[in-house]
Amino acid sequence: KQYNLAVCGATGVVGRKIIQVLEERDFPIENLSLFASARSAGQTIDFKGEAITIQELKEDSLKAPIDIAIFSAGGETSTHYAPFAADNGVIVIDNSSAWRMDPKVPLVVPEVNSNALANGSKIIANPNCSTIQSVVPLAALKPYGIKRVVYSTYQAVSGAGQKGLADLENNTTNNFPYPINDTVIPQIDVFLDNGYTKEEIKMIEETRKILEMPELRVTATTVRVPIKNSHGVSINIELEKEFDLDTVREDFAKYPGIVVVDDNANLKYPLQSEATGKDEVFVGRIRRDESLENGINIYVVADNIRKGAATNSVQIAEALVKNNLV
Ligand code: 11C
Repeated sequence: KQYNLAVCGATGVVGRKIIQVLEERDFPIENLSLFASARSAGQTIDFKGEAITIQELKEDSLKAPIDIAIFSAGGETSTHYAPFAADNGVIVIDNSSAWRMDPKVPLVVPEVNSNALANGSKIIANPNCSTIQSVVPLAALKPYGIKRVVYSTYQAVSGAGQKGLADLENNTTNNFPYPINDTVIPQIDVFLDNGYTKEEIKMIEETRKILEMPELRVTATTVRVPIKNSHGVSINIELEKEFDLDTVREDFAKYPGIVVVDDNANLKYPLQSEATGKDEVFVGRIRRDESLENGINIYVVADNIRKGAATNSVQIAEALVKNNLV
């Protein structure tokens, strides 16, 4: 069977990557419709050798025969347009943060919780990029009981879209509050009253929801670093049970979507420069936290535009097909 897909926000960094990933993974598409704001309407984007004309997204754009609409056009567009699509029976896979914490909306990383898709919700949320790459190795550790998690991130400028990339390239401050070229910036997104940034709170809340551990003790510090692409996350984890380090390394290696890169003797560990362009989550620097009884430290890298956004949302569409939910 073939499906009719729409991509809303087709001209953005993530939107363009979604179109590329749909082609690469040969998703069974009968027809692909591309939507964006009025500003981009009329431009074309190539898909499988065909130039597809971008249309302006309107309230009645998303309806039969479209089966699935993947949104990556920001929270306001998703908040406004996703309900129209859902009312018309179109399944929305949304990359923004607008719907993620709605209890009725599944928040899905397919390797971890594709079971959450079964509730029949027409709106499905794709998590934040730094959350996605972090919960995959945490899910591999769930059998040991996760007591507490400490995240520290090293996030690329492409997470902030074209404006973030332009600031790095041109030494400007249109997106970031300081020139990013010669420093790291310990602020991603806006500050909240409790002193955390919104990015940090996203990581905390989304981790609890995806792992179905609403009481999990988790904290985060998120930092922007002057590289174009791929995020790094250092994760400190306190486990309930004792563990053997070699067994844990095997657990990671066996888990779907994880590649272990952990060979100190040969200076092999996950690198952002090597993760870019790949769809897996790379896990390395696997070692005990000797300050805790059952503590472990890992360092996790993934392409934030692929696994952190485009690939994960296409994988959600693939999971819908596989489970006969579309
Ligand atoms: C960043 N993580 O790197 C952000 C971008 O909620 O989908 C993704 C924001 C989101 O700036």
